[in-house]
Amino acid sequence: MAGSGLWFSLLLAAAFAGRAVALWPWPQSIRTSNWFYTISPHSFQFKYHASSAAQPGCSVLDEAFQRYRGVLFGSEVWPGPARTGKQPMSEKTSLIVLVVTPGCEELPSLESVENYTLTVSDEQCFLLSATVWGALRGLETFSQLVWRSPEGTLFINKTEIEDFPRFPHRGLLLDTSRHYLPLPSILDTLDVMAYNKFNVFHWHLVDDPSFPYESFSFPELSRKGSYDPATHIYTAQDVKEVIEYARLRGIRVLAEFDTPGHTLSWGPGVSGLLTPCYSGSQPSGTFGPVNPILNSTYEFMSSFFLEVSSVFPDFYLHLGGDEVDFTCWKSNPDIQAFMKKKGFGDDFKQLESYYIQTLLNIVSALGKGYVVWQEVFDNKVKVRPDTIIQVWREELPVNYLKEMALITSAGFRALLSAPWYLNRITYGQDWKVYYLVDPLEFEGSAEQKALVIGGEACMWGEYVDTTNLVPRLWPRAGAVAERLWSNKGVTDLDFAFKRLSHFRCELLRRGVQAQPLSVGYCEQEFE
Ligand code: CP6
Repeated sequence: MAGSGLWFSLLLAAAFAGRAVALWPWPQSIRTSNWFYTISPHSFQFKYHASSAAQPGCSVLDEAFQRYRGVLFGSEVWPGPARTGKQPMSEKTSLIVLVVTPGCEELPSLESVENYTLTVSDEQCFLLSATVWGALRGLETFSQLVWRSPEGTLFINKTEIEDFPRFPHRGLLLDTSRHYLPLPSILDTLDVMAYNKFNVFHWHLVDDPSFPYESFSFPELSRKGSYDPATHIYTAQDVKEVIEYARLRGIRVLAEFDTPGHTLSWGPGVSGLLTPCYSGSQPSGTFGPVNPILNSTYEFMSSFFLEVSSVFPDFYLHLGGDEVDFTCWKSNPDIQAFMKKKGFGDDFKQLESYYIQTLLNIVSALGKGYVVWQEVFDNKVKVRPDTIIQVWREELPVNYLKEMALITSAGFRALLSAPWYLNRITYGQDWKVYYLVDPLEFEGSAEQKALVIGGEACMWGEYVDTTNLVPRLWPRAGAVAERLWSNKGVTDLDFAFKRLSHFRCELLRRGVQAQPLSVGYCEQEFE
C-alpha cells in the first residue's frame, strides 16, 4: 500500500531536500509540487474549523498555535493586521485545523492516535486529525514545510501528507541522578523531542549517586540523598510543571524508580531499607541493594509507590530491576538464613524474583501498569501478562534482537534501547548506526512483531550534565526518532543525511545548540 507511492515520493522529495521538503522524521506518504505559496507573518493565522471538536479554549492547541507562531515568525509582535483588503492569490493566510474527537484536557497515552493529514493546496491549508495529539504532529510537520528565501520571505509548497507513527512508544531517557539537570534543561529537551515527534519522556529520576525527587511522604529521601537539597531537587511543583509541559507537547512522562539495585542514594533517608554488607562475620559499614527479606521494606515501598502513582498520572511506571549485584546479599548472614528458609539454595535470582514479584503486586494493586528492564524477564520473574519489557543489553545473555524474539514469543510487549545509547560517543557518524537498526529485524511471527511497541534513545548521565546535554542529544537522537516514526522502507542514508543536516540547521535557527553531523555550514549562520 505505502510501497510504490512511497518510493515515488521519496524521489520527488529528494530533488527538493534542503529546500521545500526537508522533513524530519519523514512522513508515511507525501506528494509535493514545485508550485508554492507565500506566507506573511502579518496576516497568517492558525484557525479552528467550524466543525472541529477542539475550539478556542483548547489548551493543547491554543498553546501550540502560539508556539508555532514563534517558531515560524519569531517572538517579535508583528504589527496588527497591517494588510487590509485582498491578499495576493498565491498567499496562504491561515492553517485550518479540524480535530474529530475532543480531549484537550486529557493526557496522551500509549493508545493515543497520532495520525493526521495535511493539505496545502490552491484552496486552503488544512490539517485534519482524529485527536489533538495528531494535530500537534501535523503542526510540527507544517512548520518544517515552511522555507525562507535569502531575503527572508516565507514560502510553502503545494503538498499533501498523510502521516502516522510506525510505533506508538517513541521515547527518550534522561538520567537526573548521575548529574542533576536543572528544570529548564528538561523543559527545553521536551521542546526538541516534540520537533522530532518523540512522545515519551522516560525520566530516570533517581539512582545510586543522588535522589533528587522530593517526596512528600518521605522528605528525608531527598533531604539526605540529593546532591544539595536546597538546589538539586525536583519539588512537587517542578514535577507538575514537567508533566504539564510534556502533555502540551503530546509527550508522556514515564517515571522510573529503579529498585532493588541502583538504590544507594535511598539509604540515608530510610534507615533499614538497604542490605548491610558483611566482611566475614561483621557488618562492613557498606550497603547493597534494597533488603528483600524485611516486612518493613515492603511497607515502605507500598507507601512510597502510593505517592508516586498519584504524582505521575501516566498509566505506566518504570520499576527498573536491572543490574542487581548479589555480592552484598551473599555476604549477609540474615539473607543467607532467609534463602535457606525459602528453599532458594544459593540461587540469588530467586531472591531477586521474590522481591520484584512482591513489588509488582504492590504496584498493580495501585492500579498501575509497569515497564521493567530485561533482567526481570531473563530471571524468569512471574509478571503480569501486560508487562512491558525494555531491552538494554547488547549481547548478553543473547543478542538484543534475539532477546526481542524471546520476549515477544513469551507474549510480552517489548521496547528496544540496546543499540541507542546516546551517552556513548565515538569519532564519526554514529547516527548512521542508530539509524540502520530495525527493531523488527528478528525471526518471529507477525503476532510477535505486533508486540514491539517501540523503543527509546537513552542518555545515561555519568558523563553528561547541563553543559553538554544538548549537543550530545541533537541531532543524534533524531536518528532514533525517525526509525520509530517513519516507514520501515525509509533507510536511504544519503537522503537521511541531507534531511538531518537541514534539520540540524533548523534546530540552530530554533535556538537549539545541536552539533554538526559532518563537514559543512548552515545557510543562516548563528552566534
Ligand atoms: N544505569 C542504570 C546505567 C545503565 C543501566 N541502568 C547502563 C549501563 C551500561 C550501559 C547502558 C546503561 N548507567 N540504572 C542499565 C539499564 Cl552501556
